[in-house]
Amino acid sequence: MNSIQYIALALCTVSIFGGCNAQLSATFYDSTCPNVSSVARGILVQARQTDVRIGAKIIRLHFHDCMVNGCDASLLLDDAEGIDSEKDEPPNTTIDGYSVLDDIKTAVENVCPGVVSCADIVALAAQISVSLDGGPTNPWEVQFGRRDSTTANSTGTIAIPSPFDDFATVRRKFTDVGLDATDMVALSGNCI
Ligand SMILES: *[C@@H]1O[C@H](CO)[C@@H](O)[C@H](O)[C@H]1NC(C)=O
Ligand SMILES: *[C@@H]1O[C@H](CO)[C@@H](O)[C@H](O)[C@H]1NC(C)=O
Ligand SMILES: CC(=O)N[C@H]1CO[C@H](CO)[C@@H](O)[C@@H]1O
Repeated sequence: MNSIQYIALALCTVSIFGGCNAQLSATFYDSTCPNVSSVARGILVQARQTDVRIGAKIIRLHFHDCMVNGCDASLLLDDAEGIDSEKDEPPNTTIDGYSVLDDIKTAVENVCPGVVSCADIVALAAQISVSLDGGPTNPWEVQFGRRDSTTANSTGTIAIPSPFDDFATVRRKFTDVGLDATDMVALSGNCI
């Protein structure tokens, strides 16, 4: 990834994060993976039969990924050479839903190998989860074309709101990423 892409990635968050759409597009996979949404939806519907909370878990995972260097799937990276995983940090030790995302990725790879990024899968799964949990059928249009991060930022998890933060701090952490009070209430109800 070159530095321009990296900067674009850091600036571009998903639609719930106010969204920069310089390079992202709702039609990004229309010709290369037209069935990505239906494949992801099928896996989530199935997962929900054994875990009714899976939607909330995925929305929270997406939120915690996006708060640190943008929605780049960095939260999915395990500890490795040069990678200090975000997963082990306090706000993230209670994150769940990784295996369902793995299942979606596998199913998507089966229909269009090497096309859809993990970051886009997380963003899509969060949007579908809102609808499966009783929200609007198409709560927002997912913008696609995110590139996956090759590094994690474990100390950056300090940007995630904590239940121990005072109100002003929580408010600032949301405004830092372009989210307003309504976003804060919606995401806090589901996510913190
Ligand atoms: C996409 O879905 C349509 C309708 O469900 C199906 O006919 C088609 O074969 C699928 N395409 C791929 C590439 O899986
Ligand atoms: C890590 O995340 C923090 C908090 O969001 C940010 O200030 C910092 O610039 C990030 N570090 C890198 C190397 O991206
Ligand atoms: C919200 C929260 O618990 N943040 C913690 C995330 O991890 C960093 C690094 O370990 C801590 O400094 C934060 O307090």
